[in-house]
Amino acid sequence: MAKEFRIGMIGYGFMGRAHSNAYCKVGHFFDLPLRPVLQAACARNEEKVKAFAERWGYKKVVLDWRKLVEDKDIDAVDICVPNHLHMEIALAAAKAGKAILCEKPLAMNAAEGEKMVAAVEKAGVPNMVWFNYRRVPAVTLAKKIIDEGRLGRIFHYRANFLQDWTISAEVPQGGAGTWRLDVAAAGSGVTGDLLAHCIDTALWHNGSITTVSALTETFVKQRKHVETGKVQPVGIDDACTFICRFANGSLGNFESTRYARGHKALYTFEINGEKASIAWDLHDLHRLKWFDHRDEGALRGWRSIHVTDGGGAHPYMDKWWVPGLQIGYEHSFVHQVADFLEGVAKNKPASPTFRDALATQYVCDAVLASAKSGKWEKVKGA
Ligand code: SOE
Repeated sequence: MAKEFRIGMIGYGFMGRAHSNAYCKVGHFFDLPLRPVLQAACARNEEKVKAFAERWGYKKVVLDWRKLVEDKDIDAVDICVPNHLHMEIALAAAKAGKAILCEKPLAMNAAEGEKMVAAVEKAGVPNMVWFNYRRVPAVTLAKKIIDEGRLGRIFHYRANFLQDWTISAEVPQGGAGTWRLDVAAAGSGVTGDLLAHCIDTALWHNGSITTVSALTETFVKQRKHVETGKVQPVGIDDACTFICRFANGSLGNFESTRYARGHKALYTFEINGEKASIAWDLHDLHRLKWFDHRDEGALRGWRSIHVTDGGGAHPYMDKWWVPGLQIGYEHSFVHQVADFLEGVAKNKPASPTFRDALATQYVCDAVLASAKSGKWEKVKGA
């Protein structure tokens, strides 16, 4: 019988739901040494957190995260609150000896991230950051293909994350759904929120980024703040584009915006190597595009691999349905929990750890610094 692993969830928003769903489902599909138990849900808004706890089956409600972190009936703390709260909670949770699962990005900036890494490493607690897209089977398969050397020398890594939900100047900053537009809560705009996903995947696929040159823009300069009711300057980046060099000699090209009319969550990447290329698109997430120059000339062209064959070599798919039946966005979180629990039981960290996520944070910081200075910037630690 799998041992209980008691979760204390802080936050009840979009990510609170995505993670709770993963804890509920994982044991039904994966054979694991640990079984997540939804022990407590925590937030300040009593009415909302009670409704959340009831819906997902959390055993109890806690209104103060400090109490949750100290609770002896909790094994792991899941941080699903705005970015400015990540560090304080993580430091306290590490001190209390809890395992920590933290929503992305790791922190407001690398200085905070460094403190978080030091705290979890000193305490020796399992830790992971929810960069979930690594666990989309097609993205995991891309990693396997790259590691097998099938692309040959890599020349280009290109990634975009495009949305369009903040074009209207009427969208406020601050508050429950829109804290991502408030620099005091988010730390940055699309760089930390969206490009961080692209960077995490890129570092995993293609190794470290050494130098960056970036451009950011804030198209809507003032927005009403939900908490103060006043129109205030906007401190986040609405759009960010950067080029970079990877340590392996390849060039990177990244773009992210919330002003690409018509695009809701268009996360795409394409990697071009000497022998072959691969491409992926979140809107068609179960497919991996593959072009192999070594194919016979007459038949050479882009293949579209339907990454659903668990009987074949498609990551995670043996846990789900029969070949050809696809899975979706929420399954990436289920896979991440499965890997985390396996790691906790075997004392083997599941990536991305806080330290891995700090590498992403260093790139984000260098990107923002470059946009400010107008110069190429070096990435710390690379
Ligand atoms: C922003 O709209 C957002 O929800 C991000 O915060 C998530 O990390 C991303 O996966 C989807 O878009």
